[in-house]
Amino acid sequence: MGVVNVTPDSFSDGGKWLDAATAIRHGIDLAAQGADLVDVGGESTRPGALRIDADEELRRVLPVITGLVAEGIPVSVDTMRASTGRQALEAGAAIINDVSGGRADPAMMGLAAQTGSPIVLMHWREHSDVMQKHTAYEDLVADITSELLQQVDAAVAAGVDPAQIILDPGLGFSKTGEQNWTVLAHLEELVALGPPLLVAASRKRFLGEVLAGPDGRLRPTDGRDDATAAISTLSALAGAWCVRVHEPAASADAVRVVARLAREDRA
Ligand code: PMM
Repeated sequence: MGVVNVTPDSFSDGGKWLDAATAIRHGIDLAAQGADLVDVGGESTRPGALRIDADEELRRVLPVITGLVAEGIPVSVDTMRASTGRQALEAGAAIINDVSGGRADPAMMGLAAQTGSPIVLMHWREHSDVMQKHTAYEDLVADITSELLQQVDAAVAAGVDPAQIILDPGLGFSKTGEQNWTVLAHLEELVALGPPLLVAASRKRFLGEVLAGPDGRLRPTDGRDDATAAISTLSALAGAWCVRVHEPAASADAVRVVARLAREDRA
């Protein structure tokens, strides 16, 4: 999954694809690099971000989704709002990617149920302005698992077909850098829950920390793509279904390598 953030303020690529034509060209480029899916979002969820209104979100994402769909590119819409999700699906989006996992908008589960759309349910506790105040866990992986399963139960109770649910541990969302590594060390347990697993580590701060220079300065976001590809390899080896990345070329190669290796008999 390649990322197109149609936002002025995303931490990784904010402002680069704010104009619809540029964003569409970028999405086409991501598909050419090997992305099977392009994720289009209009609302930044970086730590501390404030929400934008629904009209502005729609104004940003809809022309881009329409343009990419016209090119025959499969698109997911990265939104926490059912109203945006509905219009995106009507414009041809194939998947709802809700970072709140249905917790931000009570109408989201109903939309997925009614339309039959696949939906990504990400582990999420609170909106971005306060999410880093909610990083207390008794047992990190057990708590993430049970909170994700609550989201699955809510979706199924609303009529969502369990076969359309995709899970995501939500790296960086109500998680410290250390906690992200613990999650990555336990991906196989999350894969074993059953639904397809999406992993989105791309360019996140915890990669900047592990790649920090001798002076302690974080590696800048545009220097984190090789580490992102390494995480894609680890995710694929753990059995993840999808990785969400800003530069798909290396990750697309990585997952092909892992897929080839998986065909070998290791006995
Ligand atoms: N992270 C971001 C945005 N959307 N979607 C899913 N499913 N999982 C994530 O972890 C996720 C997401 C924030 O990163 P960005 O600003 O680079 O897009």
